[in-house]
Amino acid sequence: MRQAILWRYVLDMEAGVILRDRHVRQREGLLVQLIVGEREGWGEIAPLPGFSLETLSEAQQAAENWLSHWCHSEMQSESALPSVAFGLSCALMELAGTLPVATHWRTAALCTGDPDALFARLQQLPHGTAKMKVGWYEAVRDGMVASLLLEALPDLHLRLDANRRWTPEKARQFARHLAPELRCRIDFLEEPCQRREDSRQFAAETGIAIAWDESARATDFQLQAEPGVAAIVIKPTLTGSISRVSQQVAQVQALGMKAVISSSIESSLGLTQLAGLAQSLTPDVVPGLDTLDLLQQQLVRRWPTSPLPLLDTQDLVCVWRR
Ligand code: OSB
Ligand code: MG
Repeated sequence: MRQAILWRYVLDMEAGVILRDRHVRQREGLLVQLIVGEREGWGEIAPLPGFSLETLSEAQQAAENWLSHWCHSEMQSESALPSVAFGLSCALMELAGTLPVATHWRTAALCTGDPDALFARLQQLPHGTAKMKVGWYEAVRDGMVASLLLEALPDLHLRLDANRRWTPEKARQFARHLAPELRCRIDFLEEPCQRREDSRQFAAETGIAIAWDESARATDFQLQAEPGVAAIVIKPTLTGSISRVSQQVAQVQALGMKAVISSSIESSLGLTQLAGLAQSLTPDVVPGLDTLDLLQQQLVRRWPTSPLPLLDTQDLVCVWRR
């Protein structure tokens, strides 16, 4: 007999987390639990407000609908909602014992632009890749902070993410404060400008490699090898099922670019699954999964190196069960 349960969670965010110019105080989502005899499979369905096109209630409805068919062993296609397709595919693969399980917990350390707090942390990095958001302060300051870090820590590699906050002029100001010999240790800068053409121009002018994140999910985006574009960021919650994610990763790799599996601020349950996926699909690329500390609790499964308290199913609301 097939059983399915949907759990609803609400986790507190750390103070001051801003997404798409909005303060976010809580992260809400669903966990799906599939049970067949002694076997279980879990997945997380958590549309990210401001990024996902579907709302949580649309996702819940689609998940309930999909799961009622699944309980009756009816054939059906993947949900059209990316967060739903992703969470269900994780649960199904876990149930089948085919979801890759992580054995290491490497991730690009996510840094805020506070240089003092940063140094101590970056000096401890075993693999030396950190990610820093830029575009929140003056572009000149961003350039100076990045320079300072790269000069002080000769093994450090940086990923930067401007989330399209720079005008072409701001992007140039940033580059002006970054010595040319340091630029090769910026592995890539995600989405410098609002317009893709300006971002390409920035890469061509400065020699700083860029990456597509938001752009790669736009309907008019064509995946192709481009000069100056080093990587494509793939966020499975915003992309869809694991098979769709695997396909995209393979396409990106075939074009000679890095595919970077990255977080959409899932709970520890989703993040540990993403770590396994990344280890299996992109073994040579450090994934962007360092978002657990934006939340105040872990959920059901621990990220092994995290001291955050753990919520279990008794802390959750069961919203649907068959
Ligand atoms: O802009 O890449 C982003 C998380 C949620 C929404 C958007 C973004 C992110 C991250 C994830 O930055 C962390 C990472 O990519 O390293
Ligand atoms: Mg990004």
